[in-house]
Amino acid sequence: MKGIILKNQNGYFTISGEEGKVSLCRSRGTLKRKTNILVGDYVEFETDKGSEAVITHVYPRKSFLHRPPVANIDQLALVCSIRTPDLNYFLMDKMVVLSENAGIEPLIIISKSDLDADGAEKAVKYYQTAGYQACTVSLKNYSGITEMRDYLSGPVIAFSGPSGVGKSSLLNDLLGIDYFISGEISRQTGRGKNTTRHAELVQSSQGYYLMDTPGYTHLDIETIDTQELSFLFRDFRPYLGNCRFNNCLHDQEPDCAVRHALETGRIQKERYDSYKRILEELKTTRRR
Ligand SMILES: Nc1nc2c(ncn2[C@@H]2O[C@H](COP(=O)(O)OP(=O)(O)OP(=O)(O)O)[C@@H](O)[C@H]2O)c(=O)[nH]1
Ligand SMILES: [Mg+2]
Ligand SMILES: [Zn+2]
Repeated sequence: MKGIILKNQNGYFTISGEEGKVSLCRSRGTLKRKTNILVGDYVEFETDKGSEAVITHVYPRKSFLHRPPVANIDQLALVCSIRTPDLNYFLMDKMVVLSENAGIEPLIIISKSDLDADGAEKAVKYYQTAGYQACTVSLKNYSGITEMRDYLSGPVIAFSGPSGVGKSSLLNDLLGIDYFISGEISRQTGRGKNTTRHAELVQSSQGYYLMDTPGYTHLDIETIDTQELSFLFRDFRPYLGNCRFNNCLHDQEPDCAVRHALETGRIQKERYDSYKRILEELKTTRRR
């Protein structure tokens, strides 16, 4: 039977199989030694071999995310609140770059729109102009919820973003139960009971597999190649290949098609600034 790994507790895997039926499984000895089975892995398992179900095969991974380690995510819901904490465009641009680098489609969610509706709308325009799916949402006035649900495509969706932006609250709303700990308790203990110390997928009634991730303070961009960075900016892609130098980093080089697009207003200034800032960070890490 085919299934997807929801959870791994010390080598005991929770698998969602056909019709969403959940089984507890061990991995077969030889497989266990050869493969590091991850949450999100699609596997083949047998339930008729003795008392315990066993995993007999792991299917090739479509995608892989480092932190937390999870396979086959179809969509990354990147959540940032417009206020408390204030939206940091640079941080959001960086999260978008990381999802592009992982080959996972991002959905940008600007939360807490009740605190600044105009600011949230402006942020959504910024990302839509750059070619991304984006929406605003507020759990307080319960607005934008249907639109956000329409944007979810899954089946495997991870919610990611800084601490306190409302990820767990949004997930609980989708699940219809308070599964993940949100609010003050989450912040006091540093991590919610059901968040991320162990990566876990939770099945929703809409047929999604949802993952909560902890709010982070540091984003790992070290694996990105400086030459490839511009390709991770979707809005730059139409101009790549048109620069005078084919190893152009779109910085100070003459006859740069990206900078020309910036000067003629086809690339937004803030996006270009984020590009330059990430480029500088990459150069600094390389020098160390
Ligand atoms: N004003 C306002 N507050 C909200 C909204 N959604 C969530 N909050 C509040 O924001 C705080 C943080 O929510 P959480 O869901 O715990 O945030 P989180 O992103 O999971 O945070 P971490 O688990 O620390 O990463 C809580 O006090 C929520 O009540 C909203 O739409 N508007
Ligand atoms: Mg949380
Ligand atoms: Zn260039």
